[in-house]
Amino acid sequence: MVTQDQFVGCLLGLSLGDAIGAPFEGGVIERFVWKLIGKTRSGKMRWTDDTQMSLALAKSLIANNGLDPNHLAQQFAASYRWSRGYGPAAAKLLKKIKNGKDWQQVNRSTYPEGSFGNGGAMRAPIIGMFYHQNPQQLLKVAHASAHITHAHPLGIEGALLLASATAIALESQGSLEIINGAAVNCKQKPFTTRLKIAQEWLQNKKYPAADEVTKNLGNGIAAEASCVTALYISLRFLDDTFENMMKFIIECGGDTDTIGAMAGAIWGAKRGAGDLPLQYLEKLESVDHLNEVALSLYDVSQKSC
Ligand code: AR6
Ligand code: MG
Repeated sequence: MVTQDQFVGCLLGLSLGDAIGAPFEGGVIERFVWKLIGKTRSGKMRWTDDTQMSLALAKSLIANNGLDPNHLAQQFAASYRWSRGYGPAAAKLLKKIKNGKDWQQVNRSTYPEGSFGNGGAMRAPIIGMFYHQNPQQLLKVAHASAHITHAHPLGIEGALLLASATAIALESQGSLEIINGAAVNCKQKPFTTRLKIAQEWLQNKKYPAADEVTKNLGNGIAAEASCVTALYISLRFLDDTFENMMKFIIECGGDTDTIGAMAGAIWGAKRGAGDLPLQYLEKLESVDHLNEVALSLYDVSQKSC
């Protein structure tokens, strides 16, 4: 039986991983900017676009008892804030929608095949929660939700992987069941090759160092270079602490906030909010609001799926 605590754990885990990873993302300039804007007025850790878009998605699913792509595109655009650190193509696209363009006209305007960034995957745990009882609908909606901003097949595949991994984690499965079950939905070579490596590490209880994980699985902003990494790390640390998982993610470097968000969501879905570190939750921006949204998502999902 999936619990409210797991839904709250998934959304808070996503947000906490995002906020803890954010100061370590990017180069010197990005880190300097985050030093200036990474705290709220009351000194809390701010989250980034990962949480902002996940909240927009959760609220849109709640309002419509499921996915309404036009409503969701409007929610993404209305909640866009430059200070959340969006990817460049995503920012451009959302500003166009805000200025009245239809999302279907602009989701391939920067890249003809669409974006292959990890922005569609970073919010997919929300779909995994909402549709955890309906795997077919889960895949359909994960695809459609990613398509609005990340139409590239690799961007979409990342969303399928993260949504299905979250749903299986909610069912309290072990790490091998989670990765094997989620891998079934991946067909593209950049994903299947990395998944095979991660499956072999988990199966044979190998614990490669951070640089080896980065070298083999990636740590970049492309979906193919971060989704398997996040899934693997969340499963490796499933019986360990959230803090140790985040330390390892920061050691791996690269897109630390989004890898933190995706890994945090899966870890939180399996372990529940009760296992998240209180000393960090106390420092996180708008915890009460995240809590409320996760509980509404649970209620609506129970009724409509
Ligand atoms: N061809 C070439 N480059 C591409 C393509 C493509 N088809 N697609 C993406 N890129 P974007 P995101 C490159 O902007 O995925 C934030 O910090 C290109 O350099 O869609 O929403 C988030 O938190 C493009 O700008 O962003 C994530 O951590 C970049 O990939 C991260 O950024 C990102 O794609 C990505 O967010
Ligand atoms: Mg981010």
